[in-house]
This record gives sequence, structure tokens and C-alpha cells, in this order.
Amino acid sequence: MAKPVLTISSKNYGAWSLRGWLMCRLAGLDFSEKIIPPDDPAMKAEMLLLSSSMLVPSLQHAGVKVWDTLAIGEYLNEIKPKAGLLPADVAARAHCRAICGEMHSGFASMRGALPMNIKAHFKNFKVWSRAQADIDRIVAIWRECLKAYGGPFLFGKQPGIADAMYAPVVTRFLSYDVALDSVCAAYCKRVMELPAMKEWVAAAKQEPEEIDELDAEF
Ligand SMILES: N[C@@H](CCC(=O)N[C@@H](CS)C(=O)NCC(=O)O)C(=O)O
Repeated sequence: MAKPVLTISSKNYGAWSLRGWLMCRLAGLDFSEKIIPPDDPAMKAEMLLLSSSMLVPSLQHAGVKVWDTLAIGEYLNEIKPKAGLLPADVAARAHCRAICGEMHSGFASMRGALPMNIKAHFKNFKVWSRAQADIDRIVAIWRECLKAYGGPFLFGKQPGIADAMYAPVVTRFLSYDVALDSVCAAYCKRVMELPAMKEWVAAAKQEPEEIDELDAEF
């Protein structure tokens, strides 16, 4: 069987790419990655073959093509049930899906004002009030999960889909110098210490291209 392929974009700027890639890693999937530069119009045609939405990440596995990050996470949970990407308990699983859904469809102000940019570090970055409201909600989500399931990850002992969904928020909080309480700061440190995260960050730092005016998450 051909190796699964995950199509992604920039490792420095691609927040959705990071989420899908980290889910594949946490699932223990042996995959190869195909990187499509986000600003290369010539790649659009090829992208349509790889992802029906023309967006990345997109996973090709055993003749199945899955696009959209949450669908990829659910698919990985089905093919790798032992990886524990979703919590085993039905109530915790519902909670996990709810906070992943919030991340997937929400926090537009935070995403717009603080686009993922792993290479950057903006000291004393001024966060505008709507983005701060998103940050406050994210912090409340993290605190509630860490308390309810005992940490060190959002749903307990091992990292899963929820941690992958919020991983680009962790990198943003560090890039934009967002002030955090000790519980959330420790959670960010834990996520950044995951071997897969270290690998992603190292690759992001090696990326040559810079995008000057980035006003939306991609
Ligand atoms: N809702 C989608 C969002 C994916 C998305 O916006 N991907 C961005 C890159 S990280 C993209 O493919 N942009 C390419 C383009 O706009 O041409 C998901 O969950 O996967």
C-alpha cells in the first residue's frame, strides 16, 4: 500500500497545516508530506487534485481523500483507534468535539490580529479588545479542561485532537508575547516540548520565504 500523503502549506504560517500534521503525528501515522507553497498560483491546479476544497491540509490514505482539519482528525481516530486522539469517555469526547468546533469555526478576531508566524517574536504586542476576548475564552477553555481531566494535556495524559487544534494558538501566544497565567503558560511549554512540535518549529524556522502583509490566517 502506498504511503499516506498529507498535503500542507507553509510551516511558518500554515496554522491549519500544523493542526492536520500534528494530528497525523499524534496518531502514529507513517506518512509523507507534500508541501505546496501558499502563494504559488501554478500550484492551484495540482491542489484541486489533492484537495476538493483547494485548501490544505488534505490527507490521502488507502485510496481515501480527506480534507478539512476536523474531518482528518475524525478519520485518523477511526483508522488509529488505539492512538487515543479522542477521549474514550463519551462525555469527555463530546466536550472535546465542542472545543475543537469552537476553534474550527471561531476566534476570528484573534486569528486575524495574531496570525501564526512561528519565526516572529513581537515583544509587548498590543492586543485589541476583540482579540483579547477570544484569548480570554481560549484561556477559560484550557483551564477548564486541565482541571477537569487532570492534565498535562487538555484531555488527560496524552495529547490528542484538541491539543492539535489549539497548537497554533500556543505558538501565537509565544510569538505575540501574550501574558498568561501559570497554568496556561505551563500548558504552552508542554505543547512546545512535544517532539513533533519541536520538529515542526525547527522546519518552520528554516523556511526561506517571508510574507510581508499577512492579515488572515491561512
Ligand atoms: N476549514 C479548513 C481551513 C483550511 C485552510 O484555510 N487552509 C489554508 C492554509 S493553512 C489554505 O489552504 N489556503 C490556501 C489558499 O487559500 O489558497 C480546515 O479546517 O482545514
